[in-house]
Amino acid sequence: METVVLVIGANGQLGSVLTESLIQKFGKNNVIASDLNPRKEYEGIFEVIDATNIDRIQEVVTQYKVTQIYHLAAILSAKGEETPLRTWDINMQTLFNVLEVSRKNTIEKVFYPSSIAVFGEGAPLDKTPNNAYLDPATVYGISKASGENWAQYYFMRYGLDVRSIRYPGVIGYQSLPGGGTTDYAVDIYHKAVLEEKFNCFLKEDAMLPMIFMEDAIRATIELMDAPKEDIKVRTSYNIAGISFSPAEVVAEIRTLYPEFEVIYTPDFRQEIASRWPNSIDDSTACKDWGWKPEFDLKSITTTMIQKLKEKYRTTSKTSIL
Ligand code: AKB
Repeated sequence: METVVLVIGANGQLGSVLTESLIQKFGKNNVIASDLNPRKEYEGIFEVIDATNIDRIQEVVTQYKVTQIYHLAAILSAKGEETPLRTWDINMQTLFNVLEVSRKNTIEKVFYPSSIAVFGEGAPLDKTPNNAYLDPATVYGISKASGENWAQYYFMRYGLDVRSIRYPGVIGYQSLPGGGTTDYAVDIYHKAVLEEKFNCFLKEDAMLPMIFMEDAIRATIELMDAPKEDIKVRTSYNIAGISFSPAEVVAEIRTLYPEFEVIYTPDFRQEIASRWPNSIDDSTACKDWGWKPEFDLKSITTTMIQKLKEKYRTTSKTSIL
């Protein structure tokens, strides 16, 4: 059977880049990108889907004979705190819809992203293990911790092959994040390249796990390609890239932009960050499906600066930000 992939949340930070990689892998006619709104200048197949509407997901799955679903739509940690009950409803309803459609249509594989936001005060801050206690303090974290367990439930009860990764903060030049606590680590590079002052909403020593987009995408594809019997964790896998604080990324950027100015104005997102791990133990993912990150802070910084410089040379600031 030919693989036909549906990406829900394809306009997001990760979704927009992952869609391109899936097209490279499966071909343009076998990847259906979808989101709440059409994507400008997108040349592949695109369907508008509100994932809270199960009938609409079913319609697209039937129309294209979808065999795999990547469900990336969610309201993230910082944005989610503005409307906690709505965040819960959207994050959970969209997941239930995907799981139900997948089970009823015998979808071959489902990808469900989780996050380091599942961890809270009960987990060790350093090298947080895969099976650490989960007591998340944001509604986004609560929805991801529950979602992981639902993923495992659908696997155990119905044999649905749902696979999941707990992403650290994702850093990429291709797209902008929205509504997360780790977003500063993308914004800071844009400000450096634009030679503008950066106002950081976290404290200078707020150490958080991060990952470069290329590593995050590769991890996703490698997990989805792994033989079914190698996937021993059916909640979600920790993956690590690197860990750094705002002060450390500023120091790295200043090797290229010595005049780069930063002020620190911590807000409610500092509270969220203070309960998340400093670093992640990803040895389970390494052992089960061979995960290994490639990018460190130096290579991330060099690549981000070089790619953003190219982007701002050819595109106007208002169409990027
Ligand atoms: C966020 O900050 O909410 C996300 C995440 C770590 O899941 N980037």
